[in-house]
Amino acid sequence: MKLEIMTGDITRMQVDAIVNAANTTLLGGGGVDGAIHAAAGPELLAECKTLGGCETGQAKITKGYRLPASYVIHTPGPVWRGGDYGEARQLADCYKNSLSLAVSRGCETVAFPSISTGVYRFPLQLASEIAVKTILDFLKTDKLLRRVTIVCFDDHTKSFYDKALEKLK
Ligand code: AR6
Repeated sequence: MKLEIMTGDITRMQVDAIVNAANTTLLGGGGVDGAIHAAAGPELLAECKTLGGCETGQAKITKGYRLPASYVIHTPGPVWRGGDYGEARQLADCYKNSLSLAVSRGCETVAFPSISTGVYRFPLQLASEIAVKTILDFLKTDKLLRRVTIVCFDDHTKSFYDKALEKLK
């Protein structure tokens, strides 16, 4: 099984790329975005300022600077607005586009946070099922990735991803 779910701090992950649950400005924020910028150092924000933002569901890549990870892939997740505004498809796009970008840069190990389930209030059960299904589908045809890790910040969040994996594997 190449997909692994754990509890932890994504800024500590020794992987080729970590994914940032960003916003469309790519200029930093709170939550996991704030933690990644704090750990990477000011050079990360300087590079992000050159990128011209990013649309919801798309992804852009920078170096990892002071992080153990070589790269950061920034993807703005959807804000949950009740489910009738394409949120599910946009969240799937975040995972798919981040993995495509990682592979295009030769990454073999990638770590994701639980995109959109914090400040953006996407329901955890639906978000975890979309994340796990999209990653498993990608892994079915990909040959480069050795490991994809979903790094949950707390055990409550992890329990939803564990259940989704049990259901979908
Ligand atoms: N490692 C792993 N997960 C973390 C960490 C960490 N160090 N810190 C927080 N989380 P959120 P969103 C978890 O709100 O909902 C920002 O301001 C957190 O517990 O960070 O996509 C951006 O700039 C939660 O489970 O992201 C955007 O404006 C998950 O990461 C907005 O928040 C996502 O919560 C994006 O909101």
